[in-house]
Amino acid sequence: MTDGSPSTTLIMGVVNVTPDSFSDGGRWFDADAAIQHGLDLVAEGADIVDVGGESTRPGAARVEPDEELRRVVSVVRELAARGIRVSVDTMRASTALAAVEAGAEIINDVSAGLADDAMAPIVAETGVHYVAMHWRGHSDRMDSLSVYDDVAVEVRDELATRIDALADAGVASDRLILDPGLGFSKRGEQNWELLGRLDVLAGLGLPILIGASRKRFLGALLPEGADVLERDLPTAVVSVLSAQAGAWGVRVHDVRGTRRALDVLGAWQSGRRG
Ligand code: PMM
Repeated sequence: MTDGSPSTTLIMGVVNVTPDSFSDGGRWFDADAAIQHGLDLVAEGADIVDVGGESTRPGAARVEPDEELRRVVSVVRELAARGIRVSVDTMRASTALAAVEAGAEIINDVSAGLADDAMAPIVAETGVHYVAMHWRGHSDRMDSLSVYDDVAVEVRDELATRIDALADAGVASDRLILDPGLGFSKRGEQNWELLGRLDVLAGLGLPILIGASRKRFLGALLPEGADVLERDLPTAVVSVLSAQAGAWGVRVHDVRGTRRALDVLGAWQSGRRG
């Protein structure tokens, strides 16, 4: 972790090709709308576009494999064909493989391989980058799994176990990016503790991705009944603070605001050096 040079933190813009995501449910469900949204995010400053076909909002039911595939592959193919760096947000090895074959360069797996035993071999075989997020269980029960003595240490240790399992399957450590999994089996204050103690996770020596965008723990800071879009400003602040703490990337819906916020940090940091 460093705060000594201008921000180089990458922006991963979210394209949820789902009817039911909590943050942008249904808006980009149609493939053409999703592709256009991905292009717009790049124009606004996204470095990576993250395409997902399964909602992970608390309580969500799983989507069938064929349906997930149908939702993501054409969007990935079209964006990758235009030279865009695409990640696929999936817990399924079959979807991940099809997306990589369609041009995805990163597999973003919110379960770090726990949801599908076939994932680690696919990551090893394809050699793409892999986001391993901290996860304890599927959306229908994840809220009941938010029990920790020391959340920062336990998230680090559970991710370290996943890194070992991935290494056993042949995944090179220079392919890995870690994510503390904000909101996934984490209660409000546990998310803040993870953010405030990012150095604990950074101790594993791998790049870190932060996905705070529009999540409930940010909504809790706003007046009751505030629209979900009002979470974009707190999200941008978290992105700046994460970048300052050395995050490799931030996964956000509001790319435009995030880009501007990170530009301020970059200017601030370059001013300090000069
Ligand atoms: N959060 C969501 C989905 N995918 N991937 C990573 N790596 N990290 C996250 O925090 C994360 C994720 C849930 O948010 P969404 O439904 O708004 O996409």
